[in-house]
Amino acid sequence: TSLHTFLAALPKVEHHMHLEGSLEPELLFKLAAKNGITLPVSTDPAFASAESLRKRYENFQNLDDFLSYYYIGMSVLIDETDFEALAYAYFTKASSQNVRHAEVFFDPQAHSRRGVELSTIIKAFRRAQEKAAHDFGITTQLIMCLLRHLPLSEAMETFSQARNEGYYDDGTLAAVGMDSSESPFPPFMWKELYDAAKEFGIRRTIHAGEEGPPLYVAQALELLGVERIDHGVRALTEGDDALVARLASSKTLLTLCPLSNVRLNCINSISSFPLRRLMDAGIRFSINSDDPAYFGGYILENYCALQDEFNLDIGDWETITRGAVLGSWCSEERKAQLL
Ligand code: ES4
Ligand code: ZN
Repeated sequence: TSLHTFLAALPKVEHHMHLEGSLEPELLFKLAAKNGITLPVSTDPAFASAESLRKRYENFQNLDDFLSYYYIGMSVLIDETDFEALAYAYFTKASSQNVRHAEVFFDPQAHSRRGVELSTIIKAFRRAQEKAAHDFGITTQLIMCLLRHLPLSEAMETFSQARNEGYYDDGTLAAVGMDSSESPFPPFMWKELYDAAKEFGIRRTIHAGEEGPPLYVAQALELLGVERIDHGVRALTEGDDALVARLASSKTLLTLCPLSNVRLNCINSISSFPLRRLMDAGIRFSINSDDPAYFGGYILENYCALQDEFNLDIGDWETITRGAVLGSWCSEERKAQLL
């Protein structure tokens, strides 16, 4: 049996998805028309239609090739209603796949550069969160991600702004993370930010070991003191036993994204995803969609792709989903409900 029905019904938690990465081509074109945004169709024919754009998404060369589409795509998000529609569409889809709790990223710097205020984004996401909690019972938390291709000073400014506007104190933001290009921007560059976040007493995560080497994962843990690693897949595919053992003994959650890894050529195919090694090493991890509109599936498609390749049993999935709940940043009461 395929277990797909079991996997669809299984209560799930998601920890690694970028709200801007859930912008489906159809909504992208609709918002571009509404907001009068010109897409670069004259230089890139993929922008001719939602269909051709979706087709182009099947052929990303690497992380930066994807990111160029990701940043153009999100340029259609302008006002509060746009951001609310984006987030509510994701919460609706995730709920339909039985995601009960989601911790989601967004990239405020990618919007403030275009003149969109942090407060606009926050108000929109809060409305979508409240509406989704009411409509579906899903609990959600926001993780502000800072962009590694911009200077440290700008990351510090955005972090200070979020702190000064009270979004951490009032619980709107649950954590800080970093994303965007990886290889040229090793973790050590961001020590001042992570020291400030630790001092302020908030949760910390970072994208590491996606395209970057296992060394970046070790550096993120040891130098930045992060509590979670987003991706970290290369710690398993190329890392040494000491790093693997450290991840297991510290119960660090790896938020893994198998379909993303394949689409961005971080691994050759799902068969290269280090699922057995993760399970044998006793590493705590979750399976996630990353940028579902770009990578060909939401969380359930990621679960099913692993199931089809690795033929797990129900006990394996219970181990995985239990670890995912234990690695969540919701309240202990909510965790108890999710277990
Ligand atoms: C991302 Cl897959 C991935 N990696 C790094 N940064 C990102 N931002 C959105 N998706
Ligand atoms: Zn990501």
